[in-house]
Amino acid sequence: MCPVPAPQFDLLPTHTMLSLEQVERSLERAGQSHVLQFWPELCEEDRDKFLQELSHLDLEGLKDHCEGTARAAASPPASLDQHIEPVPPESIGSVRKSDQSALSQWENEGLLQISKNRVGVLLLAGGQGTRLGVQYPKGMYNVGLPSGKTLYQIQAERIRKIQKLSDTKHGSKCTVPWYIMTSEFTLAPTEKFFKENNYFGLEPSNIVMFEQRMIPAVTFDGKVILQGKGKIAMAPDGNGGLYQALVDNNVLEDMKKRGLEYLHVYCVDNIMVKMADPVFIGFCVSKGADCGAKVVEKAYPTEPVGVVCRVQGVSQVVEYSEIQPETAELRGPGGELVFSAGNICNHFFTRPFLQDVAEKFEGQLKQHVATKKVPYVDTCGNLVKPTKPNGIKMEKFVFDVFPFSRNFVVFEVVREDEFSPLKNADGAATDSPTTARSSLLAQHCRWATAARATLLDEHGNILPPTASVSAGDSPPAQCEISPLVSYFGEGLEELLKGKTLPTPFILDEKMAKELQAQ
Ligand code: UD2
Repeated sequence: MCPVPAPQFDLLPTHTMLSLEQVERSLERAGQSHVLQFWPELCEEDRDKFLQELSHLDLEGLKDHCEGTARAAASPPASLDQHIEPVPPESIGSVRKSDQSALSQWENEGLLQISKNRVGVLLLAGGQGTRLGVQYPKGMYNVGLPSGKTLYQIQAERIRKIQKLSDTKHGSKCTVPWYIMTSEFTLAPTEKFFKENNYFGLEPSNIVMFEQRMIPAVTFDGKVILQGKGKIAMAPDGNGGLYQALVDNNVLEDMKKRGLEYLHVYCVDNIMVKMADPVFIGFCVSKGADCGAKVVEKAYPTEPVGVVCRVQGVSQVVEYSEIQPETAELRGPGGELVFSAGNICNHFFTRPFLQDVAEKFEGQLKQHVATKKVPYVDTCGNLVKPTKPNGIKMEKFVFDVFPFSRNFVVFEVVREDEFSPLKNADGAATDSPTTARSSLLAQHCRWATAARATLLDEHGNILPPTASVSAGDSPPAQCEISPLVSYFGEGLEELLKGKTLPTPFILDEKMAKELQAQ
């Protein structure tokens, strides 16, 4: 994937309906007549659907889109590597390097803002989850925790808990609205899943789902790919499609109506994500930032995370797919990676900044080329699943707005506490259901141990506190703490101090009440 200036591709309002002749003429002008090659074979219903889909495309912009996309893939721009510099350590806020009083101050500020209904969260959930290989949205994935909770449920419960913590501290009755950006692939199943699960105890009117745009995938010689005889292969326009989607769906107006000033944007797959993290929000607000990014120290040079860095003094992210291996491997005198500020797709934005992006900068966002294996129908009408990349998808990246910020801040958090993404299917060495599950359980063991509980293994043997400290190679004890009981380890001592807990152990609200009564 690499940044290129490519034409913007637009979708038209759904009510525009063209005739077959109009579509034929436009496709011919765009050099894409093959799109209708199977028209004679389609039944009436499929013809209607296809015509509707084609009417919805910006057929006038299609020629530019296809040619621009093929050009962009053929001639990637010069890499940025020669111009990038690390962000100076002194300008990175850090959990590890800050004293307790600074951390508490930021947390208090964050909780105050939340209690005043000024903070919302926005989940980027329009991706297709190809690497994980499931046919449903990633948020519906159950990583095999003792409770069987899915990523969506964990996130919903963290929102409920942070609302409660803010209310308890400030005597408020606050709401943290949850915006969820989906795509054509994920909207319907996500809506259904939330409904079936009674919105995980959240008020449905405070969950706002909306769709990002889709754009046609194109072959290397600039032809639209047909994924069926009457269906174009479309792909979401990348997580940077967020900014257009905010406008398309009046999300900024909704935020304004609710009085929101700050938005915490995050990606779906990090099981440790601290939704509306008060420390991060408080840090950004205290620094007067309009835009901020959470980072962790990169674990190894090829780790698939972007790096936050600077180009001529301006902060930006260079994505893992776009950095040269030699640059990623550069080390400083102490052996540390030079480009070590690993982006974890946790961003802070003020509403005015988002408004500015929507009004002034969206059109300037870079387009990145992603080459993918796109299933297609060949000229004989057979469905082919390619074994090597045959198509190009253009994507925008959510972090490409950082250079437009007037006061951008970086906040480094502790990996073990905040980052364990689910990217790959089990069997992979990293970022799998097993590693995600282990990271969360290890954290909960650490919390229980810090609250002075003694954990027993399944044979009744005492687990030494050190054994539960890190995920390591062997699975940690099955100790799971519901986000409804503790958001980030707080409030556990009064429940667990001096208790001996056989594992598997699930500390949910019911168990918490029982322990409190003891
Ligand atoms: C993302 C970051 C990378 C690093 C890594 C950490 C981007 C572009 N890259 O890489 O720098 O932080 O995460 O885990 O942010 N999504 C949409 N619409 C789309 C495509 C993706 O909503 O069209 C969502 C997707 O559902 C997910 C998030 O964006 O929640 C990240 O997408 P990804 O998993 O493709 O990103 P990845 O792991 O390549």
